Amino acid sequence: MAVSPETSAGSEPAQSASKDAVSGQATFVVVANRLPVDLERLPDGTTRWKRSPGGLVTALEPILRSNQGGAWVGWAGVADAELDPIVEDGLELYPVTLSADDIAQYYEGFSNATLWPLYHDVIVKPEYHREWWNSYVDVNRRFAEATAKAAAHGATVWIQDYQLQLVPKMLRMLRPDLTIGFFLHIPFPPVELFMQLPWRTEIVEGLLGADLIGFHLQGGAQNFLYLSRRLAGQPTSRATVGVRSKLGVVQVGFRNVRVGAFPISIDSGKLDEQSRTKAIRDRAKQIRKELGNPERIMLGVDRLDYTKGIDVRLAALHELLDENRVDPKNTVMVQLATPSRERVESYVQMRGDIERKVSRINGEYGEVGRPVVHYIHRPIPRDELIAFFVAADVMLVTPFRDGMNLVAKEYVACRSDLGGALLLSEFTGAASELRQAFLCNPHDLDGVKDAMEQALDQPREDGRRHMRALRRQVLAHDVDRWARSFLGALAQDGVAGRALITPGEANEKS
Ligand code: GDG
Repeated sequence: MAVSPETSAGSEPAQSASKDAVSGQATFVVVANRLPVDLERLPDGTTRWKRSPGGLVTALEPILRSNQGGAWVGWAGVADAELDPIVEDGLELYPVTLSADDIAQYYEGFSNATLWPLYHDVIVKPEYHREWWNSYVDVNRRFAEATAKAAAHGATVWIQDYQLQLVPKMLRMLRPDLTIGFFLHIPFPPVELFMQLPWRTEIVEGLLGADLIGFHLQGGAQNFLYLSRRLAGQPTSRATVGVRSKLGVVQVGFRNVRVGAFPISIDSGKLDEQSRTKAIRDRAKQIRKELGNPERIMLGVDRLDYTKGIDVRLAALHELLDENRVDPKNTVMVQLATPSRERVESYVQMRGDIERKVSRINGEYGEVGRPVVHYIHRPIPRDELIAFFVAADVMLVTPFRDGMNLVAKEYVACRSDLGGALLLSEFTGAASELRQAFLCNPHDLDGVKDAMEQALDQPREDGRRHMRALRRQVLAHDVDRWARSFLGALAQDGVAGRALITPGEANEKS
């Protein structure tokens, strides 16, 4: 039974698509685990669509709209909702149905308890279950089928992220006429780790169905190229393709698959503008006041995820307090932790661990009405987040491993006053661009403590110089440039006429 989306206050109207709009007319299709809107079930049993404008939507929206035949294939965020395609604000949305079992096995299981930890340096032990894998194959097939229905002849399709690594090959088998791009938002692991995966060959072959495979960093691209040669090229393996790889290109039969680094970014111009408004400035001052006008505010903003190293920054602060290197009377830390993957066991355990660490610091060093660590475990509105960035003297970004880390770039974009300091883990993608940050190795607690102390105590003029250099990088390399450079490279792969943007356009900004 199809749920008919209804509109209520606060949500954007969504219309059912006319027959014409959904008969495979889209010339550009984005495929991602989630749609850019979520379906919400209200207590009275009705449903409504709510926009969830993440970075990807912001990046791709102008391109989707300017090409007129834009479509998005993804899951609406609730179980068992059989939804017809809809047109939302001129964009065709093709919902893929996931059952409660699919969510448990494909999403929470294989995506988030197998692939996520494996691709993030096995910080937590990945679990390998055949039934999770079967569900991943099944759901990827459904995404491929939905995309095949949405795409017009010769269309360009851009598949996103680790949940959908089999879709490129499945889609190519269904629709060889399409130009297919794939982008991985998380790190691609070194061969020694990837080889643990019982279905390693299938994943590599799945990705090789694309014309262009993008990673944040050269390191990920190199890891993938090496694996392609090793796995998909072994005559005795389960491989069905012969592969010869050289830097940046894998030959799969008569096809060339290109592999490269396309570091993602943010809408830095917009954020810069928003952060300069009076409303945000006033709110930043008020936040400072609400925190008791401390001399120094440190800030962490993360999904509550074990990759983010929230525990490391708490441990560093605790020891600096123990050693009298930080004074609890004039320094506070704010940790904004968005709830994430709350039904995955490792996340449940980590949350307990972090909350114990927070209360221990506050128990030992806080006063009534004046905790040292302010911890919020719920999502906060975007404007409020920007005001926190403006208020913070030191931004703490300490992941053990992170594909890019957009928070680091967002902080920099918000500091037109050239104030503030960025403590940044070397194990983030962002570290390869933001060299003027206080870089640290999150596995070296003494090193993190030293870098935290230096960031807190940095002389004002040094800080301004560092921030100016960081801002130059972030403002020049925005998310629009990222999307255009990927699509420009993809268009060079495809036959003339399929191109979304010309190579000239792609190079325009570089
Ligand atoms: C994956 C990769 C890669 C966070 N809390 C709130 C909130 N946020 C926003 C941040 C930022 C985004 O969420 C998080 O992006 P990150 O890049 O930091 O991290 P992941 O979610 O792990 O993203 C990562 C990224 O994909 C893109 O390719 O950089 O490496 O892991 O934009 O500001 N936003 C609001 N309230 C919150 O409480 N409004």
